[in-house]
Formats: sequence, structure tokens, C-alpha cells
Amino acid sequence: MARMTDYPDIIATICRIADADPARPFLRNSAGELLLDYGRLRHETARIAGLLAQLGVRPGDRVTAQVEKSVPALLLYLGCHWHGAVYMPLNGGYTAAEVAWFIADAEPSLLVIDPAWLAKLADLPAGLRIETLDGDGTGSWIDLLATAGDPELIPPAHDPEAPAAMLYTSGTTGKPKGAVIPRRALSSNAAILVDAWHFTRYDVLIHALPIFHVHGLFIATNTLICAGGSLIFLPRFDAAQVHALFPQATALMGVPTFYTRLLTLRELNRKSTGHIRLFISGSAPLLAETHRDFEERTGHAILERYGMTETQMNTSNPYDGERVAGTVGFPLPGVDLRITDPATGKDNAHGEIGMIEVRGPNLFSGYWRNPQKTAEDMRADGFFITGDLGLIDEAGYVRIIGRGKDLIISGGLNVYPKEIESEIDDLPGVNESAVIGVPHPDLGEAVVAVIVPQAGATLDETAIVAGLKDRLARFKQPKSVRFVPELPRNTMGKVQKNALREEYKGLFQP
Ligand code: MCA
Ligand code: AMP
Repeated sequence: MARMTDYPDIIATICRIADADPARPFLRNSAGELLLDYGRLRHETARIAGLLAQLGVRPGDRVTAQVEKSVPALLLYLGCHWHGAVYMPLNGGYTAAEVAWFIADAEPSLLVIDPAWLAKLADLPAGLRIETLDGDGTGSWIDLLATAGDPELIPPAHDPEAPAAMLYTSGTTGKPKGAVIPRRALSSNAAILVDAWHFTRYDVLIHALPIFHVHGLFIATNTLICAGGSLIFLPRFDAAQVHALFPQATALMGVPTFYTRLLTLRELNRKSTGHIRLFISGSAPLLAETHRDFEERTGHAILERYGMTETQMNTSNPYDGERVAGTVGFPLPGVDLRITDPATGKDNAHGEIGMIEVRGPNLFSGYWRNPQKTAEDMRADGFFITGDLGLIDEAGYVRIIGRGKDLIISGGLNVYPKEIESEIDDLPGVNESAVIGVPHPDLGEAVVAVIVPQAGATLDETAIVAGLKDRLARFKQPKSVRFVPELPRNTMGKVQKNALREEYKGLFQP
């Protein structure tokens, strides 16, 4: 395994490039205008770090951000990284109740929030400093920054094990857990991916992912910084816009929905993608069919990789060598991966399905204030139990076969059925419910609720949708609601979700 200290810190890399080549482009908008070069990137990042110190935010303190994707939002992450504060991004789709819970749990010293979302929040902790940041780059945070003095352009030294970020992941049971990600996980993953995916300073990545998750925030951003390349920074994914930008770019990172939506464009072909050297997919399974269709139309074999919030990236199909559809490739350098018997934890022989476990510098350091959960998910020899089931085939490729955890991935976003079921069960007239994921042509999987009404109650889909509206983020809400007299159960009384998935698998098929 590579040593933890072998990887350059992201901030040190920004400073190194800014010293050598300050005018090198870092960020452009969709019109091709240069928004930041590396010199300016360093300056702006340092200025935010200076302001954080001025506001009394200490290294190790959490800074929560619930903001639209924007350049100031990206810089806030990097400013926290420079200063040593723990960046904690939240999905803008979360409801007020969800956000209140995250804030109470994380106890941040600063909340930077979109004013529209702030208006919905009640009962924020007294003493919490709140600044606003609008999607158009205005707000009290920007006003404050304008008053900050000249920044110190030499960054402080940080322990690679110091926490850099905290991202919440839900669970099959109980409340969400904050995965604490150390600096070392970010820098090691970025350095390893630059090599694995052959990124150089000449690369231009189309950045259309949200920046509240590992994929868009760390994998896309840190890897390009580490290579000294640049980003075309888009507020969201729009297939036609992304396609129109291909001649100006060399790479795209996305979730499978990006590729299924690109495939709906008649103008997608070899010529239109001729300038791109690499298409990467992850966060959810890429259908082998999508991989094949995309290759047929464009000549590009999408490179699929596999990661998690707790582990950053674990495996990748090869850059050179065959990118095999339906697999996530080989463990990345420095990452140990094994398949174990989920019941005993013993190593499985090659070819058998079991629990995927990983170890390496890419791992998180534990769940926030939850040593018990951390201990449950970590083996004594340092392997993390991913909750994903898979096997290693004869050629050494890792195949993800299913999930040991009850999880739906819709358009690359995780939805934990237990959470949705609890909300549905609280609605008037509901006896019980089961929430499942079924195949969906656009989102990969769609959330479906199967509900047993209470005796005598008359329920309809509209009532359920209305009841959930303010209680769950939009992406977690069922795309279809079905009513049944009872749920299928096995002899132990456990709901047979497989039977439900089988029954409703055609719901969204054309
Ligand atoms: C939006 N909606 C969704 C989703 N996104 N519903 C279910 N699943 C979704 N993913 C809702 C919207 O609120 C809207 O509701 C309706 O569905 C249609 O929205 P649409 O305009 O089609 O959506 P969109 O804005 O185009 O977004 C779809 C998207 C987006 C492009 C797939 O969700 C996206 O960028 N996903 C990527 C997520 C990601 O970065 N995942 C990485 C996490 P209404 O009509 O009612 O308003 S995993 C990770 O980081 C690990 C480490 C890894 O391996 O990478
Ligand atoms: P998150 O908790 O948001 O980090 O999501 C991580 C989960 O996404 C993993 O545990 C996998 O279940 C899933 N995932 C990520 N990449 C892939 C992939 N290429 N194929 C299948 N599942 C994936």
C-alpha cells in the first residue's frame, strides 16, 4: 500500500501551479469565458480561508453549505480546505426538517445558505452564524468577502489525517450518519485517478454534476486540480448543452442518467464526440446495454468506476485495456479489495458472490460521533464493509451483483427505503408500506411505494403524494404509488421485496 504521505495536498497543488503558471485556466462557463485562472483560484481560496479565521471558525469546525451550484460555492469548499475547516455540503432538495436535523447533529460554526432555503428553516441553534449565498453569486457571504483584507498566500500545513469534509449518508436503519473524510483520502484519490485516467494539464472536463456529493465535489474537481487541467462549470446537467460543448472539452464525468439522456440526442455520433478522449460513469450501475449503445454510436467505450462516500473511488475499468460492460474494473492502485462471505466475514474464493470489502488511503476516518457504527462497518484489519455484493471474475474484473443494503439509486442519488416507509406509515389511513426500486429508463431505478391501507380507509396516490410533499426531498418521493390488500411475506414474516420488485418491474418500461 502506498504511504499516506505520498500524495500532494490539493491546496499545495493549487499553490504550486499558481506559482509556476498563474494564468493557466481553471474554470470556464458554458460561453467559454474564463472565470478563474490558477493564480486567481489561489487568491480567492486564500481570501475565504482568511475570512473564516476572522469569523472565528477554527480548523476542525464544521462549515455547512446548502447552496446552489455556483463558483462561490465551489470556492467555499476550497477555502475551508485551505483553512482546515470541515466542509459539509447538503443537497438543496432536502426538506426543512432534514436540514434542521443535520445542523443539530453536526453543530457547525457557520452555515452558508441560499436565502430561499433559509426562509423555510425554523429553530436554528442560537449562536449559529448564518450567511446567505444566492445561486447568482450574491448574498451576505459575498458582501463579507468583499470586506476581507489581503489574504495570506502561503497555506498552513495540515496533518493529512485531519478531517476535510463531512458528508451525510443515510442508513438502512436509524438516522443518517456523517462520514468524516480526511485530507489524505481526497489527495490520495485525486493523485491515483490522475494516473489511472491519464489526466494532464491539457484536459478540459465538463462539470455538470452537483457539488453536494463526492462525485462532483471531489472526484471531478480535485482530480482536475491535481492534473492542473480545467473545468467547464455548468449549473446542472442538460444533455443538449453538454453535447454542444463536446468540441471544447476532452472529458466528461457523469452518472448513468447522463449517458441515457445523451443517447436520446439524434446528433450524438462519432464526429460530435471526436474531441472527447474519455467518458467516465459511476455512482450507479451503468447498464451493459447503455455501454454498448454508446460505443456503437460514438466509438467510445464508457469507462465505469465504483466508489462510495466513505471510500472515494475503489475500482476502475482500465484506461488502456478492455473496458468491460457490466463491470467496474480493477481495484485502483493502493486499494485492497476482497470478497467475503457476508455471514462469516471469511475470504471467498474467486468467482463467488460475496460482500465487497476495501482498504486503502481512500477510506474515511469514521462516522461522526458514532464509534459504534464505525466499528460495525470496519474489520479489525482495516477493511471497510461496503454493503455492496459482488464477485471478481476470471479476468480479475470486479462485478457488482447487488446490494446487501436496502438502497435505491435514482439518477445517481441514494434513497433509503426505510426512511420513506416511516414517513408513509405516519400518514393517515396507512396500515403499512414497502418501498422498492424498479427499473426506470431515465433514472436507472425509480422509487415505488406499495401501500396497505387501514381497514375501511380510502386512499389514493394524490393523497399520498400530497402527504409526503414537505416531509421528503423531491428525489426521494415515489414516482408511483400502488395499493395492495397485504404485502408478500416469507415464513419469518419478513416482507419479500424481491417479489414486489418482480411484480412491478415493468411499471416504467415503454
Ligand atoms: C431530480 N429529480 C429526481 C432526481 N433528480 N428524481 C429522482 N431521482 C433523481 N436523481 C426530480 C426533480 O426534483 C424533478 O421533480 C423531477 O425529478 C424531474 O427532474 P429532472 O429535471 O429530470 O432532473 P434533473 O434536474 O435533470 O436531474 C436529474 C439528474 C440529477 C441529472 C440525474 O439528479 C443529477 O445530476 N444526479 C447526479 C447525482 C450525483 O451526483 N450522484 C453522485 C452521488 P419535479 O418535477 O417535481 O420538480 S454518489 C457518489 O458521490 C459516490 C461516491 C460515487 O460513486 O460517485
Ligand atoms: P454513496 O453512498 O452516495 O457514496 O453511494 C455509493 C453507492 O453507490 C455504492 O455503495 C454502490 O452501491 C453505488 N455505486 C457507485 N458506483 C457504482 C457503479 N459503478 N456500479 C454500481 N453501483 C455503484
